[in-house]
Order: sequence, then structure tokens, then C-alpha cells
Amino acid sequence: MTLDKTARTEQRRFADDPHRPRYHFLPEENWLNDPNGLIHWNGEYHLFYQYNPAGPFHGTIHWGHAVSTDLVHWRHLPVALVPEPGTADEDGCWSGVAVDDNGVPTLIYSGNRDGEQRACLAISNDGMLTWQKHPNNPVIPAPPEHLHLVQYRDHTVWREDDAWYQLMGAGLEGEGGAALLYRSQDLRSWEFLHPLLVGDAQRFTPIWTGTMWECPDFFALQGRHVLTISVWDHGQLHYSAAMVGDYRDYHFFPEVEHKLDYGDRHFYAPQSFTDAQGRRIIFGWIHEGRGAEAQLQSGWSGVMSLPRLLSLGTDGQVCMQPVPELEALRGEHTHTAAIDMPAGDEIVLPAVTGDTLEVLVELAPAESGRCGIVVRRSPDGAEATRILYDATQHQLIVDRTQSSQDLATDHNAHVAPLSLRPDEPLRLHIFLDRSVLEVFANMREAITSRIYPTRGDSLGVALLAEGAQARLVSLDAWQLRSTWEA
Ligand code: DQQ
Repeated sequence: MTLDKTARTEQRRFADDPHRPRYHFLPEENWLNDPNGLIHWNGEYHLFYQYNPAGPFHGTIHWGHAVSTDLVHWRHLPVALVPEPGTADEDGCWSGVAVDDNGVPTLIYSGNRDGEQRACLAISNDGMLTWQKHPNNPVIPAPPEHLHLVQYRDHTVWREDDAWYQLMGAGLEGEGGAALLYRSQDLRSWEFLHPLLVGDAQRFTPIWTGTMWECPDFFALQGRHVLTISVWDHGQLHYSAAMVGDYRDYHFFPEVEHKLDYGDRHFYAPQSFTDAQGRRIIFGWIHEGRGAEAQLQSGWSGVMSLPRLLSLGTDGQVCMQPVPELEALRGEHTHTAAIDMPAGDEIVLPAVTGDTLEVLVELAPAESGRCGIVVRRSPDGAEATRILYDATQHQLIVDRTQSSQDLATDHNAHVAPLSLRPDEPLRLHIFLDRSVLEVFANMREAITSRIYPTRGDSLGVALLAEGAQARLVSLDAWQLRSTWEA
């Protein structure tokens, strides 16, 4: 791969930054948040994203744009949408989607003006390099009059029978989050039908869905329908959630509801699309876990998750797996054969070390106690991030209490429910990319996290059993190549 000029500049400028990921997508500098407009078009994957060219903070949101043929190596393209003074998006081009309108790439997004968001449209006639905004933006001038809304923005658009349908994210005052359903013949004139679904902010099980739903996404998956939302409440971003159920007569009947990823705001505002092979692929925004000042100092903020393949698990939940294309990043490989893991000390694996790793590990846990793997471990163990299965509590834990000696970075643990069947091994698929950690467990749960070790020698990998002996069945690790390297 030849390096373009921007990629070379980026490499030089951030060469000494120990936290900047090497194979996750992010812009050359400044701020990134939600993935937008995901579409597979003429053999190329297009990834748009919320982008602030003015600095590493949320503000003056544009649509950044990148393209890839393999979902792994990305090429930056010119900014796609710029806020335009005097128009419906003068304060920002917020999140939205791309659709194929009979051969014309068309974006539906939230124009932000005076603190309110309205649906806007833009088209491209040159293969998505430049975009023309609709002269009558916003194409939906106001929310439905009779609804009392907390917030109102974000879009998912699909073709069904002879019409276009759209959901907008919202919250109903005194009730909960909502996805509002619209219909259109031409994407430019929309009729409000009804809420597809309204949440209940007073209900806390199986999960709480907040007072407003950002970035709704709605699609068919293996004969069922899935609604994903991002749970918002009084300005706080909580987590992304999935609901699985049936879609009938323009209503949705969810039966299963769960957090999509247990890393909370580190997998937020996800959006998915169907590629030419019919795969449903999702990306999410990996929020920083360090303060605003540290983000300003570093010159960048926000990372795109790895692309993940969606399927339904045997428990009826939505399951995410990294796409197989990521194997192209694999470099030097080490295999560690089976060993017993006595309860107590961490077993350092000297052959496995680094901060850009893929690890596939299989462990046989005991019926009680905890076992797992440690990454970004300093030789004295003072810095370490522990990824543990707790057999008593039936939980998968990313323990960040010792991840960094910089106490200004997030230190809370991320916890996912995980019950292994008797004799079912713990299978972890781990992607470590400096400050980014994506953990997939047993084709069931995912935890995305951020860690900011301060020491240059926090590169070790170890095994750990606590309270009861466990056994390593096998461990394969690869050094992963940077996507920006020649
Ligand atoms: N980010 C966008 C909004 C969306 C939020 C603004 C979710 O459209 O609701 O940058 O992170």
C-alpha cells in the first residue's frame, strides 16, 4: 500500500503518542464521534463520521469521509458535509444515514440550528466526492405537533414495499425514549405515521432505556427484526442497546432487550449496514476515557470501533464478532500450549508482549473463583488491565482499577453478564490497540474499553487464576500491523 501525503503527515505528527491507535480508524487529527452514512457502493465501503475539524472536542460538526475496499485499510476523502451559515445545518451536520435512491447516493441527516435538529437531505452526482444539499432543507420542518418531545434527531431509512420509511430518535416527555416512524415516496416529503416503539424510563429490567433514544437503527436479521438505540438521559450518554422481536403492521414487538456492548459509552451511537455479500456489519464510536484537557493536549479524540459482524445468538440476543477481513493485519504469531494455572500468582507469558495485539485464548475455568488474562502489564504488575471471568458471579469483567497510574483516566470496571455452561470453556477474542481494547467472549458478549497506561514497559501479557485453579487450553497471539504503514 502506498502512503498518501496526509497519512505520512499523520504518522510523523503522532509518532510518539503512546495512546493513538494503529489499526483502528480515526481522522488525521481532531474530533470524531458517531459513524454515519455507512454504505457499500460499487465495491467500496464508505464510512462517514461526525467530525470537528476545529479541534479535539465536540463542536462545529462536519461529516468526515473515508473509503475502503476491505473494511480494514481506509483512505481519507474530503469532508463530505460542512455546516452552512443561514441554513438548517448552520450549527452542525449531525448524525444520519446514506441510501441508494435509484442510483443516486442520498444522505438524510440532522441539521443542527439553535439547539434543535431537523431532518435534512443531500445528494451526490460524482460518486460521493461532493454533496449538494436540498434547497428546501429541512425536509421535515418540525416534529409532530401533538407530541411533547424531550429531544428529536437521528435517522434510519429503509425501502419497504413501494415507499421509503424512516425512524427518528426522540424522547416523549414523562414516558421514555421513542422511535418515530415516517413514510415518504421521494425522501423529500415525509408523513408522520406514529411511534414505532416508546420506551418506559421508569422500567429498569432487563435494562433501563433512558429518557431519549439517539441514533436508532432498524433492520431484519435472520428472520427477526432488531432495533438498536443509544440510551440518553439529561445530556448523559449511557450505552447502546439492542431489542430483538417482530415487525408487523408498522409496529415493533420486542421480546429480547440487552446492552449491545458492556463498555457503556465506549461503544456508542452504533450504525449498521448490509454489504454486497448480505452481511450486516456494525461500527460504533469508541469514546475517550480521559479528560478534556488530555484530549486537547493530544490533538485527537474518538476512535471508530472495528467493524463487527452481526448475528443472532442461540439465546436470541444480538451477537457481534469482528469481521474476518481483520486477519489481514496479522503479523508475527505465537502459540502457547495448555498449562495449569494455579490460583495465586500471575503467569507472565514472555513470548507474548506488545500494545497492538490480537489474542485468541481458551481457558477452562473452575466452578468458582476467577480466571483470565492480563494485558498492558508492567513487569512489576503496578500497571495492568485484567480481563476476567468470574465463575461465581457469572460475569465477564474488564478490570481497569490498575490500568493506568494516571488517576485522571477512567478506572471503573466494565462488567457483562456471562454464564458458561458446564464444561464450556471461556473463549476470548481480544483486540488491543494501544489505548483501545475490544473484547469478545464466547460468541455472546462484547466489552469495549479505553486504557491509558503511563509506563513504556506496560506491554506484558499474563494469565491469572484467583480463588481456584484454572487451565489454559490454548492461546494464540498476533502482532497486528498498522493500517497506515507501507
Ligand atoms: N451525536 C450526534 C447526534 C447524536 C449524537 C451529534 C450521538 O446526532 O444524537 O454529534 O452521539
